[in-house]
Amino acid sequence: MTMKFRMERHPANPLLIPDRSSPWESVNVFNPSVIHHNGLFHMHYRAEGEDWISRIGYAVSADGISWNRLREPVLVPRDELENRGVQDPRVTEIEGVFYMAYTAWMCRDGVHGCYPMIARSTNLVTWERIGPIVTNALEYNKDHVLFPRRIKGRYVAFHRPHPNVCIAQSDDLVTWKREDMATVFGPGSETGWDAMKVGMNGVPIETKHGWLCFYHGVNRDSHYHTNAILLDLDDPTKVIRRPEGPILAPEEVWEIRGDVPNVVFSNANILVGDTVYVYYGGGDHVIALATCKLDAILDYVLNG
Ligand code: BMA
Repeated sequence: MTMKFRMERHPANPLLIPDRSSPWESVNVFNPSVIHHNGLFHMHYRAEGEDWISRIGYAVSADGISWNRLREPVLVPRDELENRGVQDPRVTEIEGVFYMAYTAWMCRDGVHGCYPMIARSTNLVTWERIGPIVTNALEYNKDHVLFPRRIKGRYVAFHRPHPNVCIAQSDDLVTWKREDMATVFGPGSETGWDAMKVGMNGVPIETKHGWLCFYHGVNRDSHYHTNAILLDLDDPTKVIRRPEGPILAPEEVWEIRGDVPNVVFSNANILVGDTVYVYYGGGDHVIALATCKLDAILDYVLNG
């Protein structure tokens, strides 16, 4: 695939692999969220063991490359509404408090559904549920993530009522009204890498040009890729520029094979110094890192 801009993979990839000695993360570790706080990298990641129920694990690192994991998960399914697992964490710090957006999967009488949930923490390890952005599990709304600050006094989140990326707004993170929701962008060209659906990746990065956001797209063969997009700072429903993409495609053997083949799926794009760190799941099986310089990705998003 010809790509106008390429994220650079780290030579130590994959950084995290399943831990055979740990029942809840013995099969797959993937789709990490990472934040950089007080000089440390903090990762929350989706993990599966032999029961195939997703739980959220936590790891910490001084350099973003070598990680120390907690022995026990930090978020596990709580009740019937989460009985099929908790997936795809995306942690945002807002005004000194951490919020985790995660997907809660349930199954009742053979019918599956999911909620875009939010939980809150002050220490990154103990989490208290706040509630979902959308309450109807049969809407399959997911890929939600909170912005790092309020806009015009309100909390803002991306979410994904299939197949489009949308915005929701709230005064208290509990009540999310339909009239405060709006579509931002949808799938790309019929035959392209993002033909079927799109969803947001990690927390948007505020720059003087706009919100620099990373998103994934799924093609007709169910392959997952990543691209970047620039949105208006005051009104993030306005797209400033969406280059064609992608900037990260499944290429390595552990991205092309894995548990689910041909997947690069990221919930983390953090700015540390002048570098953007994109952490992602390869093949729904391992965790990897790709980076780029902020200047270079902004030039691509504006002109590429
Ligand atoms: C999505 C989510 C992700 C997963 C991706 C590819 O629907 O389930 O957690 O990485 O599919 O399988």
